[in-house]
Amino acid sequence: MIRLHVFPDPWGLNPSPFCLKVETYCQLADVPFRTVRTPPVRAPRGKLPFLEDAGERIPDSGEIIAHLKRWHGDPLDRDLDAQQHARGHLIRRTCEESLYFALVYCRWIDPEGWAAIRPVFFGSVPAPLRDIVAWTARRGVRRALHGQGYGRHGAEGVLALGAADLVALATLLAERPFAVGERPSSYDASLYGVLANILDVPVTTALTAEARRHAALGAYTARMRGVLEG
Ligand SMILES: N[C@@H](CCC(=O)N[C@@H](CS)C(=O)NCC(=O)O)C(=O)O
Repeated sequence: MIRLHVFPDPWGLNPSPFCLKVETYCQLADVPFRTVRTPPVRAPRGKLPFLEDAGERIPDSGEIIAHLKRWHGDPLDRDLDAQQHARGHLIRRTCEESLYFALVYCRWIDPEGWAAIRPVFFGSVPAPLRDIVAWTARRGVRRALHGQGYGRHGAEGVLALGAADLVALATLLAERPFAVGERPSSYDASLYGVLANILDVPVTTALTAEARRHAALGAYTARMRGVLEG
């Protein structure tokens, strides 16, 4: 059985868009897997998710999906044409290289988002250590966002960057039910991984209010839930 190493799941939806992406991919592609809770420091590249399959440890959600396609078949994407792959690629990059960082900023740096997410991420840390662990982790995220660049834009600037991504995604999703066509593909795993974390989890952020302006986004995550639960 494939073992997928992910973050703990406080809500029935993994709070990490990349962990939720791979869980979603496996469900859509009918790949049986078992989740394992592992701290990121024990991951091959220090980030989650990573996968263990037949003794091999594979890091990175994109590499995991490439591995699963190679060894377990490609039922979701095998019939897509070049246009669909191009559209999917751009959607994926928007979600993973831009919207994801706006979400991280709204959860970790924005004071209201941090007040809401801190107990979820650090509530189980024993009291004497909780403050220092949370503070150290937040400092790491602040530095990472500064290095990536979005951390230099300020709260309003980041929200504007994320809101622009949401407008673009809503415009595309108004045209067709899933990322690139009439049925889910691997690109929907990326899209759902981040959109569900903005719209369908109990901890909302400034980005949630932006996403709620677009009916097409909520309709999409509901459609995906229908497929995943159906
Ligand atoms: N490119 C990676 C990104 C994974 C990633 O950023 N994971 C985050 C959680 S969403 C993580 O493990 N962060 C922990 C850390 O940086 O210490 C992928 O696609 O899997």
